[in-house]
Amino acid sequence: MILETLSLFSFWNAVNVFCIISILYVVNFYFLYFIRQNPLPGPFPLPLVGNLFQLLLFAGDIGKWGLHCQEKYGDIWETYVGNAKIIWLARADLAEKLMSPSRDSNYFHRTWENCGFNELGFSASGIIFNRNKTTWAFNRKMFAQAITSSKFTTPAIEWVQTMFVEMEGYLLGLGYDEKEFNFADWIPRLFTDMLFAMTMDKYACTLATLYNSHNPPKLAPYPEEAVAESDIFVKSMRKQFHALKYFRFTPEIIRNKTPFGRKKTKDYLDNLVWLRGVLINIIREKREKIMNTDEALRPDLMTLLAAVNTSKDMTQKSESIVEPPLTDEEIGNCFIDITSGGIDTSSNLICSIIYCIVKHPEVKKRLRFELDTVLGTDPVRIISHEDLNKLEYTEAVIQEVSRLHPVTPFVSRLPDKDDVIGGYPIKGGELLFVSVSGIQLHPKHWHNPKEFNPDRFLERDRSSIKCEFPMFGGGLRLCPGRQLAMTEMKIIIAMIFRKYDPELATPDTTPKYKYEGINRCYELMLRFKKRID
Ligand code: HEM
Ligand SMILES: *[C@@H]1O[C@H](CO)[C@@H](O)[C@H](O)[C@H]1NC(C)=O
Ligand SMILES: CC(=O)N[C@H]1CO[C@H](CO)[C@@H](O)[C@@H]1O
Repeated sequence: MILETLSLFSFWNAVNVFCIISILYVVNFYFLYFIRQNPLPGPFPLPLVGNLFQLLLFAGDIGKWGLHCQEKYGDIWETYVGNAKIIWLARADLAEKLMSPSRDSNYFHRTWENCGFNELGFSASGIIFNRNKTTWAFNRKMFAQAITSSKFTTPAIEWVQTMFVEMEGYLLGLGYDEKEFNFADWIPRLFTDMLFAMTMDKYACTLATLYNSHNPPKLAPYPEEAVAESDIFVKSMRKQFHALKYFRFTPEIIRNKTPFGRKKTKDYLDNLVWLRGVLINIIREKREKIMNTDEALRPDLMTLLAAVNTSKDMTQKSESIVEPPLTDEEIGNCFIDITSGGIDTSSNLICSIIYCIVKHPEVKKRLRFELDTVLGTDPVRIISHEDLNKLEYTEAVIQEVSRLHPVTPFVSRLPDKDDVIGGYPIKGGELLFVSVSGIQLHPKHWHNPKEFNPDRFLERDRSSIKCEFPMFGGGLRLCPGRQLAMTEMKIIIAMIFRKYDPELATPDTTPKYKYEGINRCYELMLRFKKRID
């Protein structure tokens, strides 16, 4: 009896103490909120979660939420994740300092240090998540040098066409010129197969795997073991994409202290060790080949990277480099970066582009006119580098779609030191979000911003639209894959529309998107009708 009373008493005591601490916490939270320095307008935060609940009202679609806030609070506002402030910038002049490419820019870091990424070994290696300016600058320079060299771009242009023709064969083989199908299932696989071929001279077989899974009358013409083997590799790569999300957003205590978390953490780390091991073996093979052959090498990206600043350097630009060659580990991590940055971005945009073209017959007509003029009327003529430079309207269409439906609705920066932006003092270590959607739809920068009008990109002086069109980010961290992305997208759009006339499954079919760090298109139902006009 006494014991029971005691335990009841201590239970209620604990509840009391908990309530008092909570109240104190909330009072302290709002006290600090109301006396904060340099307050900006913004949605009202809750203790612990900040503004996450408002984001949830937008189903996690951070781009849409940003546009909503901009309408309510203007072009600069603040939001909270827990106690941490994030300042949003939604006008080109406000983002200008962040977009400066100067080597000693205050805006090198993209976000806070993350112990999950430290654990994965990405914080001082590779490019995207690298926080060590020395190794980042070197890797990025080597990567940019290799990817823009004609040794890389010439075969890359051929690979895009080879892989597209393969996909085309499968789609026709499954009768998708008459039957509706989900194009969003196919296009990331096309990009995966292209990227594996260009970077490693390896065939990822993801198109063939999907085709075979539909039980076609005749299987894809690849040895079964090769398909199975590369399936394991690609799955491991995809798992690594999930690992990045898991390590970034799961608190360390859950990752390493709960049984479920531990199991998952171990699974992801084991996968990464396996993936890095496979990559390093591939890179070693390439190095051996480079050193032991005098004949012209097949210059995939890994071979180029492995050869940079060795006696077999093929990029011919490295006289001024004083560093040693890239290590195997760094090349492996760069490959992981390329696949994380270069597959889902471009393939999602292709879905939006096709949809917009189909919805705007006058644009389709002009696009076709350009394709027929530049490429001729032979629908299987090989497309060359020179042709691509002439496809100006095609490029304008791609840009206009990306302006209205950006894949990356914001980019972030973490200033090292205090600064002033648009008259507002900013503290070092305070996270900044550049609202890509907000800038690309800003009526100060764009006439009739909501209207789909590719001509606006042909009419304007290109140098004047840099900060007003941050499709690829900007400044030190500007996307280094942008030329390759444009090349790939131009070729694919040209190959589709010169020969086919994609038709939506029903007149009111729309692409379905989900925000997953980027706007991912998971469904676009269409028929790949042959072009008749
Ligand atoms: C339509 C296609 C693409 C879009 C919209 C896109 C967009 C972006 C954006 C917005 C950023 C961040 C820039 C910033 O923070 O300022 C970025 C970074 C990056 N992208 Fe892309 N990208 C695309 C294609 C590619 C491709 C094809 C590759 C590689 C082959 C690639 C590799 C990278 C890498 C490595 C970074 C990190 C750069 C760094 O941290 O220094 N991207 N991209
Ligand atoms: C960055 O990496 C280099 C080379 O590995 C190392 O010497 C340097 O100390 C690192 N810098 C920082 C700030 O960690
Ligand atoms: C192996 C090799 O060629 N290393 C070179 C890297 O670049 C520096 C600077 O140009 C050269 O001095 C090295 O010989």
